[in-house]
Amino acid sequence: MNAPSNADTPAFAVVGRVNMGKSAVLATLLEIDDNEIIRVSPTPGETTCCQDHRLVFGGRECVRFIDTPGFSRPIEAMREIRRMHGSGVPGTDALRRFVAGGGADFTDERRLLAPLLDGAGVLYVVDPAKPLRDDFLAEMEILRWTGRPRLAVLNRRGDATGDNESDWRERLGGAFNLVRTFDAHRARFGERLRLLRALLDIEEGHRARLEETIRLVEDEWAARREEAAERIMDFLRDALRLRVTAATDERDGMMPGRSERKSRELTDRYYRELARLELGLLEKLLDLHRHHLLTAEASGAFAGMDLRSVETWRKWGLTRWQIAAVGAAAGGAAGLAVDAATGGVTHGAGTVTGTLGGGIGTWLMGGRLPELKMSGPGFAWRLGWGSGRAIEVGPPDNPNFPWVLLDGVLTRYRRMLARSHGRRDEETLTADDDGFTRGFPSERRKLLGKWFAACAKRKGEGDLEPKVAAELVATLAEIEQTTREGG
Ligand SMILES: Nc1nc2c(ncn2[C@@H]2O[C@H](COP(=O)(O)OP(=O)(O)OP(=O)(O)O)[C@@H](O)[C@H]2O)c(=O)[nH]1
Ligand SMILES: [Mg+2]
Repeated sequence: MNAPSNADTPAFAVVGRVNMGKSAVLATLLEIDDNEIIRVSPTPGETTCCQDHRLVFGGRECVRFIDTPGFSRPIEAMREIRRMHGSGVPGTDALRRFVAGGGADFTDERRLLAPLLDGAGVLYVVDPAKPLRDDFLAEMEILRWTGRPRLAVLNRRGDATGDNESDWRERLGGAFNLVRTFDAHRARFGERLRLLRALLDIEEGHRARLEETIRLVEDEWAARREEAAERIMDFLRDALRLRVTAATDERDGMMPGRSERKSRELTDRYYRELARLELGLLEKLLDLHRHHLLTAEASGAFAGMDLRSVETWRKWGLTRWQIAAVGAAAGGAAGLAVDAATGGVTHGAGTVTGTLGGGIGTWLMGGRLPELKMSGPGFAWRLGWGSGRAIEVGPPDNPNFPWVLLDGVLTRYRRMLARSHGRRDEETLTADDDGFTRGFPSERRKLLGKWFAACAKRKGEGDLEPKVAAELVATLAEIEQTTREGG
């Protein structure tokens, strides 16, 4: 596996004591959550051979990382290398002899040193909560003898900085070119980028190549953000236009219980369809961010985003005043759901309104629960499928509907960004309580409000889309920022 270093491609070996989180650091850095590719495990000695992981853009290898087995007997190895070298400070000659077989009893140490002798830089991972003992000092000493550029990574586990961290910093500061912290279970894009930049700082010889790599990583991330924005727009457009219909017959009109049951079934179907659309979006976003262990709820229930729950309508979406302002800007768009559901045709007295829940709580817009508008029996469906009669359920008749949908998606997007690929536990994507739309600048709210109305009416939305896309891209970038700082 340990291919010789291509002179053009910077290579870094991830080294350190067994079970320090070397593989986890690499997995997070490269966004690999697959244990078949990078094995991360509580069992010490999990990585037994060197394994190459290449960062490739456009078919070209930009950086190579080598995951290595950990040091297992560093003090004895240090003595052996010294013995083989004789007096003075051992250099690469002694290390080469050690790796070539002189140190037969030190399989792990020989394996991890080999890539360094082939020209790889050192990415030394330590757990700063551990006391700094002699065996760690021996590791640092051996790494110093390689003469390779060295970056030390304090893989902090959790918030505690621990009493030992200052000892580590002091020692590492003397033996390494640079020391950085990186929490393999929490690092986000920003921290990953900082770690890559640190490699650039220690590896002068490959500066141009590493700078180009960082540019490519940033470009790729920007492209991902654009793709996510586009997908979110597709979802919102589809959701605002979603209709479900059911054929009706004469008996529906005669039997009140029967028509009520039918509308309830149709309402359920509407929400199932909406959930399906939403799940489709979340799966695309998870895929875009290379998550396999973090999954979206596939039950068809609205995990954390039950549009039937009063709570959902309180925590997400705009405030009453914001809705009013957006409504004015969008030319009376507050009634968009009604218009859309009836296709611009006013059904008047025949309109049946399906009320959900009942008597619970107060909704921002004057004590109403979200309602679904239905064009009732006795009205041909507006697309006029045949001559049959049909009832149709469309988007909830509540101007906050698109904003609630958007907040539901954005809060889960934030969760996706916060999940690191070095973890190996499975997690279901949940939504947070606080949304984003209320904090939008008013211009953004106005623009989105107009676009929502245009989508629902199927008129004029295309003209607004370049601007809407730009605003959503900006929104996602802001979420990245808050996710990075806020944890
Ligand atoms: N909480 C927390 N746990 C971590 C972190 N990094 C690694 N771990 C855990 O520590 C254990 C060891 O992680 P690995 O990445 O497999 O360690 P390693 O150094 O590659 O181990 P070997 O290959 O056996 O030498 C795993 O159970 C990880 O989940 C971290 O940043 N935070
Ligand atoms: Mg490992």
